[in-house]
Amino acid sequence: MPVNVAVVGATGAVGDLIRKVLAERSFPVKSIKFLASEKSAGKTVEFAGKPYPVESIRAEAFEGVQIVLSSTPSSISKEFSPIAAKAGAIVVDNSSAWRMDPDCPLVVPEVNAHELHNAKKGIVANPNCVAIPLCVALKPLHDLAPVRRVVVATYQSSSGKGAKGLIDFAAQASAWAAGQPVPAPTAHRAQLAGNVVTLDWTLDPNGFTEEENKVINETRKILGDQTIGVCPTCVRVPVKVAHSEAVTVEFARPVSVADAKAALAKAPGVVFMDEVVDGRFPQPIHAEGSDHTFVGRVRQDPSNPNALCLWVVADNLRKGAASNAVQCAEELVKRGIVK
Ligand code: 11C
Repeated sequence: MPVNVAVVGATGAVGDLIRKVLAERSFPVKSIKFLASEKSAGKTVEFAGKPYPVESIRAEAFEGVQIVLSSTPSSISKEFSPIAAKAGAIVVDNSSAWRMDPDCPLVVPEVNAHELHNAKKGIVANPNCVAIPLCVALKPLHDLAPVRRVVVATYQSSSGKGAKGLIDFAAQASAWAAGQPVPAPTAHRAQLAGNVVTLDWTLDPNGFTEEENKVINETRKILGDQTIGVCPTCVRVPVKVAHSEAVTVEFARPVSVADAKAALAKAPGVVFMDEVVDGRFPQPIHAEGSDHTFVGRVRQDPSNPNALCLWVVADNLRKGAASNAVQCAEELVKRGIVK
């Protein structure tokens, strides 16, 4: 069933990709409009080979819209997502505004698409770009034996800070490579070229960063089990696109490496790369531009009979944001949730 779509935040890094992914995946569009802040209103964007004007975000723009794909700062989403929902649309929102709201499902389609039926406020939250691939990789293992605890260290790319992060990183990297003084960071919180940065996010009162607390809370909500222990350390690394994650996962009982590999090899959304069989292992350069989650390096934890170690990589702008949101929209249509 073709539907009336609005893309909100259409000129940002993720909004731009949402437009591209909708066209790539031949999303069933009856009509489409592109909304953004006053600053971008009047610009033109291209969709499926045709130019479209960018309109400013305002209540009347949502009349007749059935699905909104939104990627704006939380404050804008808090104001406009309820307005769009009241006008009859279902909003798939990429900000963190609604993620922990009990009436808003937090959805990774490969993991918990059934939750889409519980969007009581007409808003579906799209999770954080670390939590999404982590849950895609954990779900097939959680189905083998319940996950009890996850320890994860991330290797997050500059693009997590948006277009400004990439400009920052490019300026630093070229100066660093030429042996010249590295310009001071503007978007990132410390020098990224030739460096790694663990405090690239606001520090929360519990000593974890805002990003780490999102990984804790969102992983539990997506997997539907508040008893799972999650201990993350989030780190920014000098990579343009795609976040990597070193994961140690403890189960309620032992899971063999062979069983875990077999489950991952057939898991939806996963590209399993087995360094033992074919010498391949996941890298950000594989994941960039892909909607899949790449998993490899599955090992027995030598210190814990109930635990395995694995390595997970995904494009943070696609599977970690735009593509996951479009997949949620596809499911909303397929399941007849969109009116
Ligand atoms: C980063 N993950 O890499 C962040 C950006 O929860 O949507 C996305 C933050 C979020 O800095």
